[in-house]
Amino acid sequence: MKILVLHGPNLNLLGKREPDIYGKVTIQRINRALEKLAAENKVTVDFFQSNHEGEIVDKIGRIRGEYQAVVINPAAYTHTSVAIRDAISAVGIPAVEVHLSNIYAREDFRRQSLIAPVVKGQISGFGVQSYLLGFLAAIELGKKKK
Ligand code: CA2
Repeated sequence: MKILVLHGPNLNLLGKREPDIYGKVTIQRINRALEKLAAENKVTVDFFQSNHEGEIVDKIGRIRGEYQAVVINPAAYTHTSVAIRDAISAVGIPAVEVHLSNIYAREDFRRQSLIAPVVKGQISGFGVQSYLLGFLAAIELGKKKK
C-alpha cells in the first residue's frame, strides 16, 4: 500500500519561524516520524510539499492508481481553495485532513475548512500527532480500498 502525505503552503517554514504557534518541529522531522510509522505498518509513504495551489491540484490529479490514501494538511488553502477541494473530490482516493493547530480555536477565518466536506475525516490540534493519527486512519482507509 502506498500513502501520499501532502503538505500545503509555508509548512516548509515549520520550526524556523513563529515557533510560538506551530512549535519547533520541522517538516523534515514530521516526515521522518511518518516514515518510521509507515515502516512499522509495512506501507510505503511519499511526501509532497508546495506553496502553489495549482501544483497541489496537479499533484492530486496525478495520483489515481498509484496511492490508496492521502493525508493532507492544506495549510492556508484549507480556508480558501475550491480548486483543491474539487481535486480531492474528483480523484476518488480517500483523504484525511490534518492540522497541527486546532483551527476551531483560532481566528474566525480559520474556523471554516472548504476541504472538510470532501475528506473522510479531519484531525486538528494535536501537533505532530495530528499527522501520525491521520496516517493511521489513512492506512485503514487504504486497506478498505484494496
Ligand atoms: O494548523 C495547521 O496545520 C494549519 O494548517 C497551518 C497553516 C494555517 O494557515 C492553517 O490555518 C492551520 C499554516 C502553515 C504555515 O506554517 C507556518 C510555519 C512557520 C511560520 C509561518 C507559517
